[in-house]
Amino acid sequence: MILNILTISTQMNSHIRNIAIIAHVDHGKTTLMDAILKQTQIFRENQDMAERVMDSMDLEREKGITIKAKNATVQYKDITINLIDTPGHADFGGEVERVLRMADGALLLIDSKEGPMPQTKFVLKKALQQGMRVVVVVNKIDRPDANPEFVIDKTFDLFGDLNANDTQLDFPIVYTSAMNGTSSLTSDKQNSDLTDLFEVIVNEIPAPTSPIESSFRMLTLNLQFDKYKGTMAVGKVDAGIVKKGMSVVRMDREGNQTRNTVTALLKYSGMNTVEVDEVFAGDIAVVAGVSGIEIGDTVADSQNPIQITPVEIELPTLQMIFAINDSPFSGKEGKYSTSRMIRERLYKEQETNIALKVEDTDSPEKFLVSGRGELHLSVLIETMRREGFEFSVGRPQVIYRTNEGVVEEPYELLSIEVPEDYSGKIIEAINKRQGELLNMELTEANESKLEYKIATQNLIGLRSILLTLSKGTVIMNSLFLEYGPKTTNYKGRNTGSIVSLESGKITNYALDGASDRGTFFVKDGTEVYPGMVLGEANQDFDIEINPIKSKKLTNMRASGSDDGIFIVPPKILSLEASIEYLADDELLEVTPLSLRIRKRILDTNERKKAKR
Ligand SMILES: Nc1nc2c(ncn2[C@@H]2O[C@H](COP(=O)(O)OP(=O)(O)OP(=O)(O)O)[C@@H](O)[C@H]2O)c(=O)[nH]1
Ligand SMILES: [Mg+2]
Repeated sequence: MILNILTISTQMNSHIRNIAIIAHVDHGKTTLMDAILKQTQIFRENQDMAERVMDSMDLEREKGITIKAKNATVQYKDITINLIDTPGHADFGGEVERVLRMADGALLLIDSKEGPMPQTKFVLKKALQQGMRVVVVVNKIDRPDANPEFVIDKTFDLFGDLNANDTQLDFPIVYTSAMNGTSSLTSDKQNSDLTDLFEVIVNEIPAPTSPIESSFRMLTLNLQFDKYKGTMAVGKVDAGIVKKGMSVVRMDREGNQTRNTVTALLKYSGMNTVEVDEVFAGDIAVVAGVSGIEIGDTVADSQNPIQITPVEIELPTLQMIFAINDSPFSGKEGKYSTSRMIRERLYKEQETNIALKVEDTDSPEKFLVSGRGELHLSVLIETMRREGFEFSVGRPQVIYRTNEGVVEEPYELLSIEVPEDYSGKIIEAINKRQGELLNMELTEANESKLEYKIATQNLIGLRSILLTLSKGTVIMNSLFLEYGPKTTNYKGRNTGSIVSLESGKITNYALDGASDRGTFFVKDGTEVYPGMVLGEANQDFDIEINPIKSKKLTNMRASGSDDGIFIVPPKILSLEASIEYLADDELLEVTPLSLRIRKRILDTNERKKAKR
């Protein structure tokens, strides 16, 4: 009898493969998703398909990186392949940790030239810890500088370093060009499509073993929103069968139970969802009707509810204060600016962005937001300003922890790739920030590959410095490594700011007069207020100027125009650069239209008093 049930459950599951596509940033995950969707004809013939179609968020398209993990399902022969595209940037590692629980195997993409990079190690470690079968995909094999032997060598070492078990060490290898939609089992030639990859997936990645005969339960690993159906739980059905109309309970992380009815049930089909009547264990389901559902909650049969342990993910390392905007320009450009609106929005974010933590502070106008890194936080800031929010943020701070009575701070593994000509300058700059050199290599292409251990704190602002020093050629990646002794030698920005003393419109005349004092971030005509930061000073202290003065009219030509003045174009800071620039006594004013750096204390006398 038992045997029979087992046979049924393997049969029900045997046509399913649940796969996460994981890799370092830019190694081609989303492009491979395109190729897979194309070959399985999710798109009608001749229908135009956008590049990196899974990167559907505006910010993903603009930045060219994946921010959120997303599901898609394709059919290959009689096999249903549930795929999860994941982000490769270290700041979004929380997304990968979370969705790996939906997968039974992973495709580990590795760039055919770069080989394994820091985030390759991070995501592989997570996959191996779950005992997953990992297929190695050497992608971008079309690159003229591809070096597959080197890549495979390094990959073996990496599996070894991460204590992969014998089965995992014996990983299958597929060579692909996601861009061309081709694959093969050898590196010397490519077949005309991805059939080799599909065959390896079907044969090497195990079907799910989730028991169908048990009562239904599912861990919520993602949320999907629908105007009519509400917030829906996404997860792999861990046991049993979920049916439309079924009575279920929602169990939150603390085990509190609430009763609900499944009002609609969906599965992925291509990149969309379709309504179904039931979903069996091992398949990915989207469940509507569970009120208040959050990531980490279990949804289970109300007859026999069993809680599933939620995913533990690594803790945030960086935090920032989000506060109301109280500058003289407050409320002029944003739709939502009250502390209640900002608070609500931040707490809502925390429900889906699970590596993010939001806390109230002593002040009702300030909230402490903790994340995985600068990009994790800046993407939230950019998203909020596009939604019409107006607020201010302070300098990012690392999160300390106390370990057996000793205060520790986070360290990162920093990897650098730069043409050799610039490596001297780069090494000098990182030395100044107490980076500890772990490894140094010179490639055949005369590129220096450097690896450092560096305090997260000393990393803030380093990117823009290295980009300047290397004329934009440096490639740098960083990844949380470990907590270690608190550094005493914190090296932040060592320059002061040029601060406005007046309010009004900036004149070229004033900018010209102060041009030898530093670099300006603002241009002629910009509205300013006292205490607003106009640029970076040359010296290591703040200087104050009157930026609105114009030429006296006593001149013979009696002209108020700025004839003959040559103004160096201002250095307009991006959001990330603005955040990196901030000193402790400065804030960034964020509105849908503007980014303004300002002194916390706007009044010059008050500021001087506070300094004493
Ligand atoms: N030459 C070549 N370029 C590729 C290939 N696959 C992807 N690329 C390029 O690599 C870049 C990054 O590709 P994505 O698919 O966005 O990489 P990703 O791994 O999804 O990146 P993240 O999601 O941000 O981690 C794009 O410019 C692609 O066109 C390939 O097979 N060959
Ligand atoms: Mg991507």
